[in-house]
Amino acid sequence: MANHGEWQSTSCILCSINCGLKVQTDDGHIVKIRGDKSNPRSRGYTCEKPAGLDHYQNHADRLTSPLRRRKDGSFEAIDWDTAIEEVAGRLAGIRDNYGGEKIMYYGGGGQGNHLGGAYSSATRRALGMRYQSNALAQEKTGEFWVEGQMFGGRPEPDFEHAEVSVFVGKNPWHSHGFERARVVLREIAKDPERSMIVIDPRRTETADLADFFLQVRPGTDAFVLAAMLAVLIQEDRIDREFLVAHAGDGGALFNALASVDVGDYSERAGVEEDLLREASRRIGRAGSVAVVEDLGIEMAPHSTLNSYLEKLLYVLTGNFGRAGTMNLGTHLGKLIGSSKPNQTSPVGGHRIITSLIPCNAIPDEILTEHPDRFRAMLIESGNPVHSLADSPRMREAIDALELVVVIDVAMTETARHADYILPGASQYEKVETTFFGGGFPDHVFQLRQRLFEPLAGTLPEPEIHSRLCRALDAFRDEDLVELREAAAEGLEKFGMVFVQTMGARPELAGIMPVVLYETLGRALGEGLESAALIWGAAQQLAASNGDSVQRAGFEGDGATLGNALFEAILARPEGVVITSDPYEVTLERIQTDDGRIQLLIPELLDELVALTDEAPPSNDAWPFILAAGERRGSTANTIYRDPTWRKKDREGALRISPGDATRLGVATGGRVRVTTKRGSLETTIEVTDTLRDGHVTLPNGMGLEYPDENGKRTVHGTPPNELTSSEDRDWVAGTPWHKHVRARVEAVA
Ligand SMILES: Nc1nc2c(c(=O)[nH]1)N[C@H]1C(S)=C(S)[C@@H](COP(=O)(O)OP(=O)(O)OC[C@H]3O[C@@H](n4cnc5c(=O)[nH]c(N)nc54)[C@H](O)[C@@H]3O)O[C@H]1N2
Ligand SMILES: Nc1nc2c(c(=O)[nH]1)N[C@H]1C(S)=C(S)[C@@H](COP(=O)(O)OP(=O)(O)OC[C@H]3O[C@@H](n4cnc5c(=O)[nH]c(N)nc54)[C@H](O)[C@@H]3O)O[C@H]1N2
Ligand code: SF4
Ligand SMILES: [Mo]
Repeated sequence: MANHGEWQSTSCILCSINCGLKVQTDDGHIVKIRGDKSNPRSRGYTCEKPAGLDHYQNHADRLTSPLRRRKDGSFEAIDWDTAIEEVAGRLAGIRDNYGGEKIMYYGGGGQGNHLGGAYSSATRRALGMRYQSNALAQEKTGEFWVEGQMFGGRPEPDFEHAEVSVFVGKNPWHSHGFERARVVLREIAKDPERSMIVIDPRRTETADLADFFLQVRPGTDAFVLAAMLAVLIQEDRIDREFLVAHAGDGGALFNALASVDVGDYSERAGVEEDLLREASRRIGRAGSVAVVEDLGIEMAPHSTLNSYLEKLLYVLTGNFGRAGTMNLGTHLGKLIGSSKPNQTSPVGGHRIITSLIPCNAIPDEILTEHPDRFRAMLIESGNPVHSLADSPRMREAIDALELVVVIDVAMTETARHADYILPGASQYEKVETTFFGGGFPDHVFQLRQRLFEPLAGTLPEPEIHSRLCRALDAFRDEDLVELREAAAEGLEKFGMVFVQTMGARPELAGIMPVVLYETLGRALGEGLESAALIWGAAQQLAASNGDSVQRAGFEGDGATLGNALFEAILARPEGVVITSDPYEVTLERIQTDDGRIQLLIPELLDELVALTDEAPPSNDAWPFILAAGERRGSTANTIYRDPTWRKKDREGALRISPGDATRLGVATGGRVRVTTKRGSLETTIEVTDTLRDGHVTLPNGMGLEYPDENGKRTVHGTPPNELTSSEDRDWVAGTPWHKHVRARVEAVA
């Protein structure tokens, strides 16, 4: 750790982009923050939100001691040895009584912390745990499922170079999702040769910059996307040459699209037919197109079908494997395991995608007499009571478990329901990594080093998992002697002994992260222990994508290349390019059975064909569609709990159209009551002409309890999931319809 007054490299942890930051610290506080020009990905860029980062590092609800629930529901502080012994003992008890697969794991990381989840795999293995979930299973699993079948990988958009950029249910001006979003959006907007297409029911900050803004009626994107594809097929604007060379059979899909009535579908979606046709033609004639979808279509009706149609927009037009299009990059370690085909949840038989049980199904897997129901949960870096659909039902489910263990930095809505709370060191008090979307053609990885020592009473999660594994007798020190001696001799020697040991000792291979932590990690030095797993990941990457690593400037091959990569990652905490690729490599990275893009997903094809018979929804009892959880300049999931970080919109107003406000007789600052079939809450409103009549929006991440200066605890703003229901979800992936909650809105006298 550097002295205060010195600029240190770190990163922002508020969204998946993890912009590089330079910060100065003083007396446990982050006092100065600026964008880091030496970060190869963000190149000095930040948005407005990291200015408040000290509100994450220091706040009134940080945990400073392990806590144990008393019979009366209050918590008592206990020491770490007691906590580890009791938590390991109680978890082992559940395993011995019911089987380890009855303990569910939830969470594992947030926007900028991933190592805890990676090390947790050792604890899970030691306990025989099998099932897991996290926030990705309430947004991205439908998309993952489609991408898995079509490409066997996850294509990334290259907006920086795209002639046409398409945003579907995505507002990058506020939510980002790609590097330097506002700079890139402004560049596109001012370049007459380039175009931007936005599909969104709200005229967002991004839509204001668009050339084609398709202001879709909420929840009808499947009609818009099907109609756009139909235009491409019917006017023969698809790239047949590309499809012949790289894609599989598309006959049934082309037939379905050929019969779509574009005029009818446009009308159902509330979009002008001519505009939709022009936008489709713009895609058809462009030299390069990049497309991204996000929550606007993932958390709405036809969620997984929407993801499929969105991908067909670029596939059918051959926008793949070139600059400005969609490309397949490399990965340093796996965030989540890959799916085994046909895996389902133990009680409800819900489809498990990329190892994750759908979040909306979790209560069904607990609130039942079924013998295979979950009996306990280990929750790490996640706040399911607040962030998953149907908070009342989620609370009921958590309370029905025999044991709940929470690992978090803060006293959260979920932690309040735990039997044990283990306090983690903050993301600035331990080594941590970026993991989401490294970038293409250059993949940047950042291992940031800690700015502070762990707050007294807290431990980094990898240390917690190592202690739990030890208490569970998953390893003994004598097992590690040889590896420790090798680690002292350097990476090369360590690598050889490590490979031998893992081959000979399957029980140690099962808890590999903790073995690395206790051996190589200890040799790396205090504060760097958790970096050991990145050595393993670097070795894997060098083995699987050696050419790409060499192109990024690293020398040697095999283990030597992996060691060179790892050393660079350690030496350059501002971030380093770990792989570099030519665009064409994308076409070789298609991982389907025959190496071709699969155009047909039969289950979704049936859903596509059935669209034409879909009855329009009736809205008598619930005249409004509530989008419950909009990204704004004043939201950052629940990473900032202290509401004073917000300069504006402190209570997170409900947005409503001028027409609706007039009908209700309310104005900006007025109060309304929002009622859904699940709940009813009062909130302040903001009247805005960016919304269509009948559509209202609430921000995400609000409604957290936080104490004022006198210790009085209040809930700030509206917790959106008091209003959502877990049964409203996609039939394939179980993703929630948070953007499509039927509601009533009434003025409050
Ligand atoms: N400022 C800020 N940035 C964030 C976050 C944050 O909390 N605050 N959170 C991060 C996280 S975890 C995520 S997943 C991303 C999410 O990023 P986004 O998905 O971009 O964020 P949202 O604002 O939730 O939803 C995107 C858009 O969907 C639109 N929408 C609503 N209903 C529909 C519909 O029926 N059809 C279509 N086409 N669009 C619709 C909304 O009007 C909105 O503009 O943001 C990340 N970035
Ligand atoms: N209605 C509605 N609900 C939504 C959404 C919506 O749009 N509408 N958006 C959804 C989306 S896309 C997402 S991604 C989720 C996000 O929901 P969550 O994943 O539950 O929330 P986060 O705010 O990302 O942070 C999770 C937890 O990590 C803790 N934490 C922070 N740093 C550390 C650390 O270093 N170690 C540990 N152990 N814990 C740490 C925080 O205190 C917090 O409790 O919310 C979802 N919920
Ligand atoms: S774009 Fe995301 S990572 Fe970058 S500064 Fe803003 S919130 Fe932080
Ligand atoms: Mo998210």
